[in-house]
Amino acid sequence: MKRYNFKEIEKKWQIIWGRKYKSLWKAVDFSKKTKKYILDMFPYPSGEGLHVGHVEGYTATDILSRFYRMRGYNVLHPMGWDAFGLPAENYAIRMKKNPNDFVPKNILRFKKQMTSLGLSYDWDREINTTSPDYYKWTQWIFLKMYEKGLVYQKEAPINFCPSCKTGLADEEVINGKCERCGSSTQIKNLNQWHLRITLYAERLLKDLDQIDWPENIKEMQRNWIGKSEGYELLFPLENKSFKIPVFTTRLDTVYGVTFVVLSPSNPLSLKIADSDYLVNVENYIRENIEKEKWGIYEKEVDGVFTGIYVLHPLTGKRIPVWVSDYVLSSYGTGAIMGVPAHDERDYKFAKKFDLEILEVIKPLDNSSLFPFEGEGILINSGEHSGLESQQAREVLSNYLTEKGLGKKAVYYKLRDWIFSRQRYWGEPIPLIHCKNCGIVPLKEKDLPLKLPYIKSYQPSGTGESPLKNIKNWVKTKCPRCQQEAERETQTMPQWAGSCWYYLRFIDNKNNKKFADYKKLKYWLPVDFYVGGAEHAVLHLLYARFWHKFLYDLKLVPTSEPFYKLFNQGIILGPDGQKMSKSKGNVINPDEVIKKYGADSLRMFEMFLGPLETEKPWSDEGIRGIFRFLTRVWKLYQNLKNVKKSEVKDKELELSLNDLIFEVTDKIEKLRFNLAISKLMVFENLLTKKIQKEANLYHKKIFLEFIKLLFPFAPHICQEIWHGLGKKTFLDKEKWPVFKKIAQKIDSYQFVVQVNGKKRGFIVFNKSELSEKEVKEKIKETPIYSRFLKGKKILKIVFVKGKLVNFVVE
Ligand code: ANZ
Ligand code: ZN
Repeated sequence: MKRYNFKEIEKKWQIIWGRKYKSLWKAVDFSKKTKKYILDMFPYPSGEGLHVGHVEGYTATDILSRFYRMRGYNVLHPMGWDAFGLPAENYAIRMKKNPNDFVPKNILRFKKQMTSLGLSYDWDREINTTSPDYYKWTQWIFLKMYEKGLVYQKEAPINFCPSCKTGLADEEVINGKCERCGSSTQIKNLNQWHLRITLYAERLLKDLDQIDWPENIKEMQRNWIGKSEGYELLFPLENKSFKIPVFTTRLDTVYGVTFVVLSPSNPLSLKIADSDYLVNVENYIRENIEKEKWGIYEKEVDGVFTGIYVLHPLTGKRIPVWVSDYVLSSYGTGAIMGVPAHDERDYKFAKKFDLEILEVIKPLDNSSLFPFEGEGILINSGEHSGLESQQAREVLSNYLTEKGLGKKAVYYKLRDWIFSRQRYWGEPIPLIHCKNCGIVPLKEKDLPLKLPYIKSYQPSGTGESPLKNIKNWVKTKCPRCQQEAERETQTMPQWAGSCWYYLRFIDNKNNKKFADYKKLKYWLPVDFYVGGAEHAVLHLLYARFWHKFLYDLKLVPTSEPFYKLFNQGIILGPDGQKMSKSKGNVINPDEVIKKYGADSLRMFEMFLGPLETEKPWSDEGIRGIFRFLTRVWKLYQNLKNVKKSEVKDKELELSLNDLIFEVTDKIEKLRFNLAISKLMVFENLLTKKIQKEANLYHKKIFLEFIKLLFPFAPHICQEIWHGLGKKTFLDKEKWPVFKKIAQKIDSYQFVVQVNGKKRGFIVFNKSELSEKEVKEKIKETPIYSRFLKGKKILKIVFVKGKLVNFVVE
């Protein structure tokens, strides 16, 4: 008997597929078949190669792709490289190399690894975000945004390391220290390009309801966008005509206001401060303005008094105005009304500076929490006392608006996207600074604006891009006035290329447009998008934003890019910890393939647990899968030379029919682990059946089983298919069809349950059974060994002709 030589088998089919992929896995534009666009999050081709997390997602989409091809769909399943980015930049600087030289090598390695996993990509559609004929269109879309007023320049802070003399990305700053050298980092303000994603905030929020995404990801996007509906209330300055606007979501607490606080970078702080207090205020602002960063509030409260009072809009009471960094400049109006009895931060502030605390909301239950932040009944609120919070907000809002003291307001937490980086390894921003004309965009015909090639480069030393040092690239002519001018030297962030790559797969060779509209119309939206949940807010929000922009220009036909999103869970190390080099628990897929083969690795990762959950690697688990495939191989060896003519077996026929139903259903739902369990149970049954004697009927059934196993373990299945005399490629075979079998009078299929859970079934030629018969019969099935052996059967419940339920302890 020939042993399961996975090395030889996998190699052999990978070579054949490599030659045939054009006919097997080609996505055909405008085919009459129904399309399915099945997309992976394309990888950053790091120097480390593929990791087991990539394998997980890529196997899942490969199963879907092979499955849908067999079901007769026209499948688009492409792959490419998201190759700009920080790690390559840093490696390049360290090694004095140019990423243009080493990134292609990484890509080749990735591609080789993907081939060794048997992934069925349409390689004719490969893209690379760092190739000029790709980033030409990234730049083109950017220019369209510029044209439509979505791009603007504004000072924004960057992290700067004074000893490395380089700007740092947020992820390179650990607890305020430079990741490379440990020095404390500084914040520098630079003029940076911004994209007005905030213009799309409402649509980005609302359209989440149209798409089939995991609820937790939608929720993360909702929180990130952070829509807040409240009221903008005006506090008039004492003795002046000027008013301070504050934003509140709790207008019902307005009678409890005992102070007003401005953020340090709110220009009003300096403008209104009393001259006796001005020096204090200035000092405080100088100390804090640098520290202020969006969303982070950790240290103890502090602040300064401005010496100024405002008047309460309802009671006319004098209220002191303070400045404190717990109020963010970038949210709302950059000013708040302090209600210390009902807001934790306001409470701390009042305690520290000994400000009045006035209770105005009474809890409905007798909660004794203080400050009480919930809703309740208004007290100490003049004519509005007695109202309930929600109703009070409505009443007060109308009342104050009528008096001209404020208006309803909506604010979003979402900020405009800082779209420039001080890096070499990114898409050059196609804008020119001209002394006469200001900012001038490049002409479309001058795209792509290529990154200049130089052997090696260093940071500029000033926090600006290394491109700044490449004088003959920086120097150019203004497209408008032809005078000498300078190129923008900052580059796009690493998210830029992935904002639209799924569009380029649809038409990757087009040199007239980023993609042909008719083709986009045929293929969009993406039907399945599989990738890691770490992209919940950045990539997945940015891509939706660009897509909506292109939709508004009528350049794409759908308002959303990804119809169905699925997040794979992280695979942890065997110790249950996150894999990391320092912990030494990293599993290298290449080594697993060497030891057990790609089919085992693929199936194992799918069998580990539900796709979306976190799960630890298990060496025992992969050996289990390897043994399963070895048993399948043995079945093949046993059936290869069978001559005995067909003897029908009702039980096998029904089991197979059931298997077809289950595997189809589970693949459609991306429940791959459950599909694999079913395949295992069936293999067990078939092995038992041929123990006495195999016949041609068994072979026929086995071939159907092989089709169902194929998407999971394509190499071994194609080899067996071939070995059993079939000349075709399984990719071109039809997926088995589930039949609704009308039960003949002489056979009854009983569903077998154990403690109420469906575990398989048995077939009898009558509808009423005795306990003894059932107990005997069940011993012949795999259900027994898996679920009943060694257990005490307490009771057997029958439903005539339909069901047997074993109740066990
Ligand atoms: C008075 C008040 C009383 C508030 C109370 C809360 C509770 P969300 O829901 O996150 O939008 N706020 C407004 N602008 C701010 C800023 N720039 N920096 C820090 N805090 C700010 O939160 C809205 C609430 O956050 C507003 O409602 C305001 O405090 C505060 F019992 O106003 B509230
Ligand atoms: Zn000019």
